[in-house]
Amino acid sequence: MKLKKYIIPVVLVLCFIKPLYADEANLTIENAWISEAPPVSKVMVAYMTLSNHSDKAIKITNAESAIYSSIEFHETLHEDGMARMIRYSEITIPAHGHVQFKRGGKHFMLFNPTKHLKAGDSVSIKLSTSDNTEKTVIVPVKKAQY
Ligand SMILES: [Cu+2]
Repeated sequence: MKLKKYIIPVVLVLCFIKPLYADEANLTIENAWISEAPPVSKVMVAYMTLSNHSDKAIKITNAESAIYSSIEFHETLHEDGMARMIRYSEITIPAHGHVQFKRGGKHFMLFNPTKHLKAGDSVSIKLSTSDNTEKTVIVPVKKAQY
């Protein structure tokens, strides 16, 4: 049975290609925060910087949290003195690059908070990537900055 000696090398190679917890290091998140909103507000906004330390682009395909009914990826665009928001179905972080979510630009739009969140609270947000890995970030709520 000659086939057998090929199977073991293939399994070993696969282990190296996709090591456990690879994305823990490949994708890092810094400066994450949620802007405090008035109690009546049905939407909130989160900012953070996502960095990709790998040789391949990473796509963020989904964001969710138990606190919000849904989370969307938005960008505020300014045209002719008017601001409008566009929605992305996914966010691509280039190889060895980063994407900054910040005021007046890209942001996470957080819909229908289940409770009033105040500065000092924190929210767990789970991000999913196109290669089916997940990363959970604990995001502090801070006073709005204008
Ligand atoms: Cu938005």
